[in-house]
Amino acid sequence: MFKKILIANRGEVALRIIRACREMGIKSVVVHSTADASSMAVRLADESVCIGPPASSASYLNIPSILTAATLTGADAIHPGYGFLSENAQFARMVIEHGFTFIGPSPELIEKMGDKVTAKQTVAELGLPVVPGSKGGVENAKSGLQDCIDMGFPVLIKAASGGGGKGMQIVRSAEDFTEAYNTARAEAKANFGDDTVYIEKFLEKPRHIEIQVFADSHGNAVHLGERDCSIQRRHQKLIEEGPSPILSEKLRDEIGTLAAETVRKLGYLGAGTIEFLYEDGKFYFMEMNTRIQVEHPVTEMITGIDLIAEQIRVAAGEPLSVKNRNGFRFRGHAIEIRINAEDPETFAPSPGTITQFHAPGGLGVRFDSGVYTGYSIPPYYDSMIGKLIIHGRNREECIRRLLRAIRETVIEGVKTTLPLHQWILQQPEFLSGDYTIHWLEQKLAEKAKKQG
Ligand code: MV4
Repeated sequence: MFKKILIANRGEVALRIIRACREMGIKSVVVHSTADASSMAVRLADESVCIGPPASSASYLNIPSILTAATLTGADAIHPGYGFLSENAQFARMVIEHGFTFIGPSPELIEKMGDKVTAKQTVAELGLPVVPGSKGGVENAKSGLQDCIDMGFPVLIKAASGGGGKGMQIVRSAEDFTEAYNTARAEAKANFGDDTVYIEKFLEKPRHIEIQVFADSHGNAVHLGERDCSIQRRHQKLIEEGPSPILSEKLRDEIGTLAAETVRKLGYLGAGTIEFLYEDGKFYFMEMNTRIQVEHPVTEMITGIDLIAEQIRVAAGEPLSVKNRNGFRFRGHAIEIRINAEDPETFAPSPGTITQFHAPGGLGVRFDSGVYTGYSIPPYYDSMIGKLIIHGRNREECIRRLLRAIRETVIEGVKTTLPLHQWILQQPEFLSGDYTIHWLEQKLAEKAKKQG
């Protein structure tokens, strides 16, 4: 087993990894920017190394500095967390070339899944259902239009190097195709340096449901159930829950088994998430994320499995502690809310100093955050300052407990999204569990209109 792990990240996920390391008897090193010198991660890690000024490009994305810190502190392995370098194949390659273990899948698979056209082709061949669409990248406007006519409008044009919704174009009729196609290519080129686009049938009212998968180097692959992430705004998830309120046990088993089989055939290693759109009882592959995700605690709460510890174990060559579906049971319901330092009405970032802080507690309440009274939220990074994750015996108990926990949370000095969460959790559509990925944006637009 590793003796020392370097954490190439910040905030709540750096803390999360430190906690797993300490429980496993592994020393932790965090790297940090000058803006994070007084973070909880720096205080709680066994060692810390300042690697640069505040800008991410000069610190958390600075590969030479991170590798130097790993060398100087004698780390065995590097955990990238989420965001930053977590899905950068070149970084994973350099970590390995410098003699460290990268806690994640192989650089080849990171690369393969980063190219959305290759990813879709690969998983389709391995048996996952995909959205009908163009065969690979579109060659030219003429063949693209023919693809659309074959599959029928509306269609969605997506960037091969994209993800997260950037540079997508909805096209509802043949007349609008060529202009949208040119716009999509120009945006793809500008954003990702690659103008390859592909076309899919546009699903009008899907939900976003993702399957947590895990694989080790001994041929074991499991799925740990799903997370429903349909409550989002502008591709930013706000609430995630498991199990999905609309999925039957039979469907979960079917798609979960397919997902686990897929990663086993891929020769995948570690934690992964296969994202699907779900509409009218059918799943369609969207993307595969090759990192641990923000919302992984939802799965931890309903399975009792420490996903970070499993990542570390399988990266060190050990077998998964749960080799198959007989190794654990799904228990109850979990919901996570992301607490952002943002204006709950305008979503504008609200950095500043937290003047008063109190975390909620009690049965089934987990608060993952690095904030404390007197902590200053730096303006340089994303606005998520913590996550509140609740477990209950069923969805109703979970929602009541979540509302109770929000009421006892104190975060003063900055604006947060807590009031927005309180509002969402009381909407009849949320309570019924019946909504699409567009529900929140539509509901917020209606609310703004009413308030004039
Ligand atoms: C889609 C779709 C409808 N039909 N693909 C958005 C992010 C990117 N990863 C894929 N996305 C979508 N792909 C087809 N064929 C709708 C979306 C989409 C979406 C997906 C998940 C969560 C939120 C979303 C918000 C808008 C659009």
